[in-house]
Amino acid sequence: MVTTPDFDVIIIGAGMSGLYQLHRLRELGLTARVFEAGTGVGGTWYWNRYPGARFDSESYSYQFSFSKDLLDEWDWTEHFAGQPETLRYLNHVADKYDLRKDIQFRSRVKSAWYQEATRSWDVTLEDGSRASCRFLITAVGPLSAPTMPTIPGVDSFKGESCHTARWPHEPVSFVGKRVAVIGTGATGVQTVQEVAKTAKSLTVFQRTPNWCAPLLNSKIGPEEMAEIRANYPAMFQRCMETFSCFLHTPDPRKTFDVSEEERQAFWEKLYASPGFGIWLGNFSDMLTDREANAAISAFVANKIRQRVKDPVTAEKLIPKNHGFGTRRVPMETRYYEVYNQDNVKLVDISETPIACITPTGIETSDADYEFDMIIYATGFDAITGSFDRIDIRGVDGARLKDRWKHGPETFLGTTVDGFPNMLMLIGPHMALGNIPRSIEHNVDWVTDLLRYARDHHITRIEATADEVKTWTDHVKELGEGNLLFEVNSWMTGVNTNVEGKQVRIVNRYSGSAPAYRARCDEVASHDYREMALA
Ligand code: NA7
Repeated sequence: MVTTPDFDVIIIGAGMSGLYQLHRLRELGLTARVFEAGTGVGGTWYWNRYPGARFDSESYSYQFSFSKDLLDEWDWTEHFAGQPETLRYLNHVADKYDLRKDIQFRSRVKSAWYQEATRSWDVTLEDGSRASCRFLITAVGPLSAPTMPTIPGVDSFKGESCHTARWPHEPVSFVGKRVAVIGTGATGVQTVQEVAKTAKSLTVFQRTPNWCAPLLNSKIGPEEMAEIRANYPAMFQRCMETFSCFLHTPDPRKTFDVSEEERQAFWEKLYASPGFGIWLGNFSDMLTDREANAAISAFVANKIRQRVKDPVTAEKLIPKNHGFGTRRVPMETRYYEVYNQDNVKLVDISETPIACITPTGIETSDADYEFDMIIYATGFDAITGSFDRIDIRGVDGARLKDRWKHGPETFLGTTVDGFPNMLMLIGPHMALGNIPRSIEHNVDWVTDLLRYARDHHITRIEATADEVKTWTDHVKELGEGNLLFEVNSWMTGVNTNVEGKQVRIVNRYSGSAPAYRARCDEVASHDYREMALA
C-alpha cells in the first residue's frame, strides 16, 4: 500500500532561505514543515550573536526584496546593520507572514533517508521523532557547522569559553577579564574590535593574518532612509546585474592599464569608501593576474604599517602566504588600531604554536598564558559541513557524505543524481555572493520546479548523472586561473579541524551570478529536460 507522506515538503533550517521558501510554498498551497535546531528563526543571524557581529554588506541590499510592503515598513538604522537589528528584521518577517506556525524549533535533523517505494524522504530528528515528506529542501546554510580547534585540552579549561557561533543569549561582560581570542577570520576581527574596548587584557592568537579593510559604517537618519527607499527599484536592479549581486562590481580596467598615479588614487578612494568596494569593485584582473594582485597587496600592506605603531606587530599582521582578496576580506572598524592599545597583545602562533589548552589558559611553545575567558573564532566546516552532519541517504542507501568525499557533485547546486526529491538552497556549486539575492532566485527557481511537478503530477525529480557531471566540470573550469582557488580557506573547502578536509576543492560557483541565473532559467524554460521527472 502506498502511504501518503506527512508533508509535501520538509525544509531543514529556518534561516533566510528556509523562511522565504516556506512563504513561497504556502502560496503554492503545499503542506510544509520546517525543522529548526535553534529556538528562534534567523539561521546565521540567530546563532552568530558574538560581540561585534554585523553585516559587511549594505543592510538595504542584504534584505528580502520580494515584497514592496515589507520594504516599505522596515527602516535600517545603520549602513551595515549589527546582528541584533538583522535578527529583529528576520523575526519581523516571520511575524508578518505568520511563518512560525509551520516551524518546529529545537528540532535538529539527524538523518534523512530516501524511500524509493514511496518516493519520499523519512526524516528523523535527534530526539528520535520522525516525519516523512515528498520533497526534502535543505536550507542549512553554507556557514553553519561551527568547528572547534583540534587542540589538546580544549575541554579542560575551567574558565568561560565559547565558540562565536554558539554565543550565549545572555549579555557577556569582559570588564576586568583576561580574554583570549583564537582565530582572525571575519568573525575573529569583529570580535577582537569589540572585546578590546572593555577587557582587562585581550590576547589574540593568530595563525594566519588576513587582509582586512575599513568598513566605514555610519548611521542612517530618516531622510537618508527615505532616499535609500526611493532608490530601491534601481538598487535591486543593479544587484541583479553585478557579478556577485553586490552593489560593488569590478572596475572593467586592468591594474596596469592606468598610470601609477591614477592607480594609487583609485585605491586610496576605495580604501576610504564604505564596504566591500576595495575587494569587489577593484581592477578586473586583481584575482587573476599575479602582478596585479601583488600591487594591491603592497598598497594594503602599507596601510597596515601606517596604522599599527609597533613595526614588529605590523609585520605579523600582514599576510605573507596569500594575496589581497584571495580569501574573504574581513571588514574592520579600527581593528589595526586595537594593537596600539596597552591591553592588547598579538601572539603569532605560526611562530610559537599552541601546545595545549590548560585548565587555566593557553600554553604555546614558548609561554604559558592565564585567562578568564577563551573565545574560539575558529570558523566553520563550510558549505558541505552542514550536509555532512546529517546522515543523508539516497537511492539504495548511498550516503551523500561518501558521494561528496572528494568534493561536491551537483546539477546547478540544487540537485544530485541518486538523491531524488532533494533540493538544495544555497548549496555547493551555487553563486553565493550577496546571499539574500541568491536566496531569492534559488527559492523562486525551486518553487517553480515544485509548481511544475504539482501541475504535471510528478512525484520524482532527479538530476541526470550526465548533467551533474557537466555542471560539476563547468564549475571546476570556472575556478581555473582564479587565485582564490590556490589558497587554503573555507572558500576552498579546507578546514584543518575536520578530518579529510585538508585538500583544496572547488565548492563554489565562481562565474557571474547573471550567468548562473541564466542557466537556471534556461533549464526551467524548456521544462527541466536536463532532469528526470516522473
Ligand atoms: P574563518 O574565516 O574560517 O576563520 C577561522 C579562523 O580561525 C582563522 O583565522 C583560522 O586560522 C583560525 N583557526 C581555525 N582553526 C584553528 C586552530 N586549530 N588553531 C588556531 N587557529 C585556528 O571563519 P570566520 O568565522 O571568521 O568567518 C567565516 C565566514 O563567515 C566569513 O568569511 C564570513 O563570510 C562569514 P587559519 O586562517 O586557518 O590559519
